[in-house]
Amino acid sequence: MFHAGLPGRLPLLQALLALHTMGRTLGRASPAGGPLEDVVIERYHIPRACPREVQMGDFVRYHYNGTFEDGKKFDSSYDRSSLVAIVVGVGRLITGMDRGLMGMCVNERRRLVVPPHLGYGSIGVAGLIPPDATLYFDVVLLDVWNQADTVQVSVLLRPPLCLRMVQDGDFVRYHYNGTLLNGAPFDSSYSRNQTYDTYIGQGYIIPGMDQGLQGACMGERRRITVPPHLAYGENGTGNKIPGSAVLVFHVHVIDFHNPTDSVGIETLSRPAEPCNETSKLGDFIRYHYNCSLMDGTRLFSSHDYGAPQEATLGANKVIEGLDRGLQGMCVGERRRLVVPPHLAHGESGARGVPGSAVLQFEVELLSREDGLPDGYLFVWHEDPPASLFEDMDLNKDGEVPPEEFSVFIKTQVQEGKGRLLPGQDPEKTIGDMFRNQDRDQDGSITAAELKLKSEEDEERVHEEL
Ligand SMILES: [Ca+2]
Ligand SMILES: [Ca+2]
Repeated sequence: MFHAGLPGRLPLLQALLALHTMGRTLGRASPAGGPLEDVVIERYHIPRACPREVQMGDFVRYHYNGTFEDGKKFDSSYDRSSLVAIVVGVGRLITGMDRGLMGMCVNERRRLVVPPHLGYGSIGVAGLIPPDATLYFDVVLLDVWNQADTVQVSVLLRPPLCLRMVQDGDFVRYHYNGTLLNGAPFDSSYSRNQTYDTYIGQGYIIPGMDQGLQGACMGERRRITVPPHLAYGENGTGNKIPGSAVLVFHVHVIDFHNPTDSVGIETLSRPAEPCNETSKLGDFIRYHYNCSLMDGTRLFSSHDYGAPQEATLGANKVIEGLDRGLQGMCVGERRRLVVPPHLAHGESGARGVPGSAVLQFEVELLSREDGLPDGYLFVWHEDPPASLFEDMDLNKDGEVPPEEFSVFIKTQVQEGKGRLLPGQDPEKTIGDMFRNQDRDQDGSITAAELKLKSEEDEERVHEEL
């Protein structure tokens, strides 16, 4: 707590303390036309917004100029470049000032005329204030709070969709502008061009912010007003936050997450026709997506490439959040996915993605087909023909060159007897299949060379056994 008698800090206040009692004992009544009976208050600037007025017992910070009737200055907080910080209305100031500050708003400016009996009385202050002096003060109030004050939160903008709210243990990324109660800025995350990132409720930030961020939604804008006992206390910090200062934070919560968070899924639209089969692990799918940060900053889009994205679900080709969020979809369905960083690009981020960023995707499933078992290029829907080599060897010369092989496989696909690995050029797949079968690499397959992959696998298992 601030002490008015701090040596050298506020010399006049020291005197005020010593003398205020004396002031009280002086007569108050004054005949008409005599000295002023009470303080005269002229509120010459009243701010439009005044959420709070000074009350007895409040802690205030203010600047003032003190002059005599002839305009001669006897004291000024500006000259000391240290404003007054003190509890008001409890006799620590001259009575005239205690009364003159009552009801004042932050940023309000007042002129006070203090009669001698509410100032320094008939004795004055040696060398500073003559006896029976009427004092004129010009005061601007900068701050007001009370030990009983708590964190004040005003929600300025709450987004329509709020999957969940900030709670203890969350890692929150937010932007803020910090000002003192009179509007003087002390810090801004915007000036550093990056969010402030921290865990909530763990004591990493001032208690007032730990409290003030609770319950916020992603995208929410809040004003959080923090009294000094929940901020930087009577000492303040740095050269921008004075001691005993109330802090006002205008906060924009960009995103937050918790290691236990999964993918948030919201269905935006479904096709009118119900679908029998939905996307599942192993499926080969085509989809469109738009990806952005939670504040709407656009990152990536499949539309940038002029073609839908293709992926086999569960094949580790896309971030885990997409692998999960794209499952269970009907073709034609659109979803909004909210993906926490541990299912996206993690703490270190990626190109264009800040570390620990939550991502949102709008996805639309365009097609799905069953994938093939791992390692397979082609599968038969039913049992393969018994006379497989003979069927392939179209001209019956005992050899199957690439041309015959290609025609045969394409015919099987056309007739619905089997299918190729999805998501790859069929010519490439058939070429790969041919090279697998042409074991001596002489450019044609013989009956001895041809073997079904299932038989191969079986043989391998037997060998291993
Ligand atoms: Ca042949
Ligand atoms: Ca061969």
